[in-house]
Amino acid sequence: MIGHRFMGRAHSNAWRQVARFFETPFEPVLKVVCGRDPQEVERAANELGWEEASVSWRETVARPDIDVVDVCTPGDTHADIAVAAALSGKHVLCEKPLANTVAEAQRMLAAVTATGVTHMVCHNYRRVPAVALAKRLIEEGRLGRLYHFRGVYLQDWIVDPEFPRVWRLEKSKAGSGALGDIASHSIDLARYLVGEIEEVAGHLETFIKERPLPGSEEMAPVDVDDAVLSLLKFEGGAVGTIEATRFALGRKNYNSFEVNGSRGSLAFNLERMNELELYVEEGPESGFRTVQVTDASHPYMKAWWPPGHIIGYEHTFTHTVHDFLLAIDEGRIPSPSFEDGIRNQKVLDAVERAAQSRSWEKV
Ligand code: SOE
Repeated sequence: MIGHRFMGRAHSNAWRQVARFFETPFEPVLKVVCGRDPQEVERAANELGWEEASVSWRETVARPDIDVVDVCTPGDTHADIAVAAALSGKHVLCEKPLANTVAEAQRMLAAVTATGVTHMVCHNYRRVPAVALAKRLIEEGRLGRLYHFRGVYLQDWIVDPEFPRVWRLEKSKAGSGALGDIASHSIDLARYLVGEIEEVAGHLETFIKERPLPGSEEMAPVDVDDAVLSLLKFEGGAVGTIEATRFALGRKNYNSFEVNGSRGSLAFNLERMNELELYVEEGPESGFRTVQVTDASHPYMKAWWPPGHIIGYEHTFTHTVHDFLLAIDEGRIPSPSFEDGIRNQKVLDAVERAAQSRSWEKV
């Protein structure tokens, strides 16, 4: 695993838990965790359960005793690490967004395709049981013809102007701001639930234009978006909106969406992760109802607890690595793959172009 901060902790937990709760074809061995600072990565190895710590990801991905590389770094290093890993014949799981540009993402897909390794982007929210149930209901036709996707992903962690200019606020590291960091999740969910996106319009806004560097008084420019507003047209005729911001005070990780169809609607909010709001026409008693998605018959839930014993954010990473291991064993490409990663990247790119041109742009 390359990287050991927030995503590194979530992925390490998933690699440790997956074979304890799921039938898995392999028993993951947490071999080497890589980081930049020797002391920090040594501490991460001990805390997160890795056998070794290294400050050289290049040496690590080339090791013959490594089978899988898990990329948990900021977006500016995804391409170099994933390409090197693929060329060393390693299967690659990469955090979202796949890369910081379409060109980088295409380089990554070319490398994994050329070497035949299994590849996956960690859009963990597809593997929330309620979201997987939403997908099942849509596929069964329970919503009928789809008209709308409405994605609203709200956070509030940088409302304070004194919050430092961390890597997520630096274009050279993160590629973009709320757009690539959280709207990328909404874009992936829109494509997963409704279908491919043909055309977008968009607006990017940066409210606080400069911030203090971490641990310093020195100010530095913020060259990424604080908020993104976008309009979507889907290939199948549905239309949509995606709004993502880090300035919605009081919303902590409010990853929500609503889908409206000819026979029904469904709505989800990650802050109420075990619930799915469902509306299907049932005569005069029709109304939105709250489905608690914790039955054994619901996606992934039979691995955990009896109905009503809810699960959390970290379980979605365990579900993701489980499906990744199954794909490796069966020699097939899981979804979302790097192909999905590129399709998501092209939507991110189209929204940036639309914000520049102030007109609709084709994906
Ligand atoms: C910060 O916005 C963040 O950690 C994102 O980077 C993750 O992708 C999201 O799942 C939670 O919020």
